[in-house]
Amino acid sequence: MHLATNANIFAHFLSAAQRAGPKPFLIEGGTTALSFADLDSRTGELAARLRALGGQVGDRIVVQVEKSPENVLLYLAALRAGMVYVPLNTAYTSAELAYFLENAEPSVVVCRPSDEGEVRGLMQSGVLVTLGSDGTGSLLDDVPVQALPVEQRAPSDLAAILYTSGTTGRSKGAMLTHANLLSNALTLKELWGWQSHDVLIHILPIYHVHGLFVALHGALLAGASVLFHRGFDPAAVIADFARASLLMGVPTHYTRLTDTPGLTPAAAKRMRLFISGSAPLLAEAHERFAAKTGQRILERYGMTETGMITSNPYRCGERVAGTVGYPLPGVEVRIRGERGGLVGAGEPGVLEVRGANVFAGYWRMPEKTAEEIRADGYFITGDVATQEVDGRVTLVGRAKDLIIAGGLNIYPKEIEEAIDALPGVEESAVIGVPHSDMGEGVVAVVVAEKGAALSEDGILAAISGQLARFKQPRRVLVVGSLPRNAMGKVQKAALRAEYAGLLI
Ligand code: MCA
Ligand code: AMP
Repeated sequence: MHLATNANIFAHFLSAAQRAGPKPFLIEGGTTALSFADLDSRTGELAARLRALGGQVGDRIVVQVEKSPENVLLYLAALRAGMVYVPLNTAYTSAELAYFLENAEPSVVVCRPSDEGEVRGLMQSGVLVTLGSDGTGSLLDDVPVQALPVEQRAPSDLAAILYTSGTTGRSKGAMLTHANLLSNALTLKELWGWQSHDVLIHILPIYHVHGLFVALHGALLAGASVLFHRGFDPAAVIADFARASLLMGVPTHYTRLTDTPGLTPAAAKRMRLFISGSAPLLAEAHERFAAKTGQRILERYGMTETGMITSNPYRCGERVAGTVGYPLPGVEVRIRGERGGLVGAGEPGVLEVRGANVFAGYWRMPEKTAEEIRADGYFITGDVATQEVDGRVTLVGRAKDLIIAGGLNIYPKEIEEAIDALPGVEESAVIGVPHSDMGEGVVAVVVAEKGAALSEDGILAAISGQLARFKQPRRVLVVGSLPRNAMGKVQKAALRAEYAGLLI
């Protein structure tokens, strides 16, 4: 095996694991669930199992399972086998899953044991196996004892496809190459000072960029241990501060921690770094956390299509609340104003990004790719930002109609389409309003057809099977008409102002 010449990111993880030796990789409670020493054999055997199931190099493997150490192993085994890993949020309904299965055309699908019958009915291709949260399931039956070698991959070969919704149409699969993932991981390892003696508290789901790549890749490349939390229990996290050094979370995690007894400078003394991202961390939340712990959260900014783009400084420089810091080394950003030209320092516009981190395009959607990646390689983020003369970036808005609740992206268009298709609905507008826990919460404002009687409960019940729970509106308001401007466009800003206090 020639790890050094293999662009497969897993080869780099394996080199680090070999250097790390017998220490724990994943720790659950007081027990080592997986050690670095076992990483080679365990992933090798599981990769051989995937191959035996029919998973060939370049094939997609779609995975919708609960967070578990075996789920981490499965991800690593898929990389090792040269497959393209396609993780799905466990909250997606079968209506949503049907689309992903059809679009990704996987040769292997892994689901929860309880979903087996339903998923089998949705599949048009591939083999189905199961993985339960307790590490049982047909995936782990008949695992060969002969390990599969690490598959040779080129930098431009795909490692993963992560689906992201959009302001129009169906979800798009962002194609991430081995080079995309590795470049971002190596940059962050250096920038955030990852060391083999670090201990990460892992509280994020492992089907999104934040928990799967940013958090796990850092630990894997550094040969650092991970305290593996399956859900988020703030008291358990604070208790783990005594044996950890790093935490990554979304703003909701930090506001919930701040509201939990026991968060003190003494409790957080051993922690060297708290990182927040995926959604705006309000300056007030940043300051409240600093007042309780004496430590300033490092906020960074990224996207599924690009991995991480900017970060506040770790060593030199100030972590400024309400800003997302500087472009990462090797990552270029520029800001384009409303009239199409690049803007000067301090002026707002849409942020564009270029670098080895930028994805290879949307899976089987060349037109969408061409709309969002310019000829000179810059990807159009849809985030409205300003940049200071020294390069510091502040996000000031979004050009895309997007709601972020608890770090999860929700596209109003998808919810409006589901509501508009219901009998008796004339039209709807879905907006995000401030939510005390999740940052933003979804509200649907609905107009009934003449003579139709609509109710909040009826609408919620009708869409519940179609949309994942986190996308479902927290409130549905039936109104006489929607506010429109002179051009006839619905004024969402007016609706957001009117209902600003609804979920606080
Ligand atoms: C749970 N619920 C939510 C969310 N999470 N609703 C809206 N948005 C959410 N994010 C629903 C539940 O179904 C439940 O519904 C109710 O809200 C309360 O759930 P609760 O038990 O309080 O929630 P939880 O299980 O504690 O989860 C909250 C959470 C979680 C820990 C903040 O959402 C989470 O882990 N978020 C992180 C997401 C993430 O990894 N994002 C990174 C994407 P009911 O009313 O039925 O009880 S990657 C990314 O964005 C880019 C690349 C980046 O920059 O990182
Ligand atoms: P996703 O494509 O689902 O990974 O979400 C990416 C989006 O999350 C970005 O385009 C931003 O709008 C948002 N985002 C990520 N990090 C931050 C942050 N630190 N502050 C504000 N928004 C963020």
